[in-house]
Amino acid sequence: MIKVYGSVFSRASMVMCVLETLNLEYEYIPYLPKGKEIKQDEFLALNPNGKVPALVDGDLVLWETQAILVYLVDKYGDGALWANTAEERADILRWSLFVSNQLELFALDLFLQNKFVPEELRDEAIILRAQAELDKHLPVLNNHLEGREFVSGTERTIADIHGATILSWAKLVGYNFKQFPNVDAWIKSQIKSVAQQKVNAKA
Ligand SMILES: N[C@@H](CCC(=O)N[C@@H](CS)C(=O)NCC(=O)O)C(=O)O
Repeated sequence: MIKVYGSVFSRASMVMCVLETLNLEYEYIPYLPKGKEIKQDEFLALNPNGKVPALVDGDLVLWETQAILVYLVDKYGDGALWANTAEERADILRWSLFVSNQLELFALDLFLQNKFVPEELRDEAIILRAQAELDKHLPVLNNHLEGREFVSGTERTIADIHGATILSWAKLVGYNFKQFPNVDAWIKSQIKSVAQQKVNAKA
C-alpha cells in the first residue's frame, strides 16, 4: 500500500488530498515538521533532506511535493486532476511552478512569523517583504482567475490543490486577500472540496 509520511499540518496534506480525490488507499504516517522522527536515520533513508512529505509506493521512494503529485496523477489518475495533452500538462505545471517560485516562500514566511513567533520577537522586515512580494505577484494570478473556477483548464487539477493550499497559509494569518477577490474565491472553493475535508478529518 502507498505510504505517506507527513502530517495533515504539513505539505503532506496536498499529497493526501490527491490520494483522496483519486480514491486511493494509503497509509498515513503523521510525522510532524517539527517532530524528531524526520531527523532520524529511518526517515533520512527515505528523504535525506529530513523533510516531509515523502511517499513510498512499492519500490519507489519519492520526496518533493510537486514530484509526488505529478507521479500520483500520472500513474493512477486516468486523467483526473491532470491532463491529456502536453500543452495542458505544461499549463498545469506553469501555474504550480509560478506559485512555488514566486509565492510559496512568502506565504510561508507570513504564516510562520504570525503563527509561531511570539509577537515581540516577530521580524517586521520579513513580514513586510513577504507582503510586498505577494502584493507584487498576486495580480497575475488574480487576473488569470477572472471568470475561471480552476487555475488551469475547466476541471480541478493538481495546480488547484497545490496553489490554493500554499496561499491558504497566508490567508490563515490574515493576509489581505480582499484586494485579490478571484484568488480569494479560488482558495475558499478549493479548501472546501470533499477530498480536502477528508484530509482535514485526519487531523
Ligand atoms: N520543497 C519541499 C519542502 C519540504 C518542507 O520544507 N517540508 C516541511 C514541512 S511542510 C518540513 O518538513 N520542515 C521540517 C524542516 O525543515 O526541518 C517540498 O515541497 O516537499
